[in-house]
Amino acid sequence: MERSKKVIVVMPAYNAEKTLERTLDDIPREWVDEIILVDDASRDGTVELARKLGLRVFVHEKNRGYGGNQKTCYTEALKLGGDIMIMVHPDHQYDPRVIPQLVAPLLNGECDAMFGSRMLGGRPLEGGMPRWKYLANIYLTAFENATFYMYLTEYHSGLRAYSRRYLETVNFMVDSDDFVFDSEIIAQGVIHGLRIREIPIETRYFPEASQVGFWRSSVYGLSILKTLVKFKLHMKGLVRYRMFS
Ligand SMILES: Nc1nc2c(ncn2[C@@H]2O[C@H](COP(=O)(O)OP(=O)(O)OP(=O)(O)O)[C@@H](O)[C@H]2O)c(=O)[nH]1
Ligand SMILES: [Mg+2]
Repeated sequence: MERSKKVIVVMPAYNAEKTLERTLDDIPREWVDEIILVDDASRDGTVELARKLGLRVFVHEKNRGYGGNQKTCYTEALKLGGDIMIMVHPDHQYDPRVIPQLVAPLLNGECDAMFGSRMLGGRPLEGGMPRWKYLANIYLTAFENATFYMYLTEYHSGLRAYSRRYLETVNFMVDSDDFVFDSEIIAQGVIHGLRIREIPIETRYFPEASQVGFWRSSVYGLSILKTLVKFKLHMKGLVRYRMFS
């Protein structure tokens, strides 16, 4: 397909040395103009390897967390003139071979963000998703759908593509530096009437791909619920949050 838009893959990395190369091998390069990696003060050789592999690398001196990492990813990608930004976790959990399907609707201007969903017609347990993560995912998703009056099959995917319009419309810099960033940026998109669509994807679960255990996931779940409460209060005009203004 002839492309006039610049597609940039952004990789929020944290200790990704073991899985980075495998992830890169699966990226369909003809669909991508540039790949940038932001290292969140990894303690392994992620930065050296990424440079050796020819990626454009940005380094956080201190660990800022997953949301903080994405803030740098999108800021730098927008500076580089990206029209479509695809987040690919460098832990080889989400399969980037679906990039063509993810990007096409954005190139055609059919929507403002495209998410890969593990729940859309899938059997995530077969990919190794723990049962408790599966259940937490569907219950939280139900709350999110009920709050946003928008239907997605999941809100917690790590494979996402955003248009420049999306990232310039929402003020993602005021979002959390932690995992709940991924939910806040959706809530902001809902408030601004941005259109999100999904395609089915499969994921793999193995130790390097899944560092978030039960405790951190529970905190994450609670911060999602907190975001939903803030969203409602804001929509009802009871409290004004900078995140949503
Ligand atoms: N844990 C962690 N991850 C970070 C940080 N900065 C960036 N990341 C990225 O966040 C991604 C998500 O964390 P994971 O440990 O993979 O989460 P997960 O257990 O796979 O979550 P599920 O996909 O729901 O199973 C990682 O792949 C990293 O690329 C950080 O400071 N801490
Ligand atoms: Mg992972």
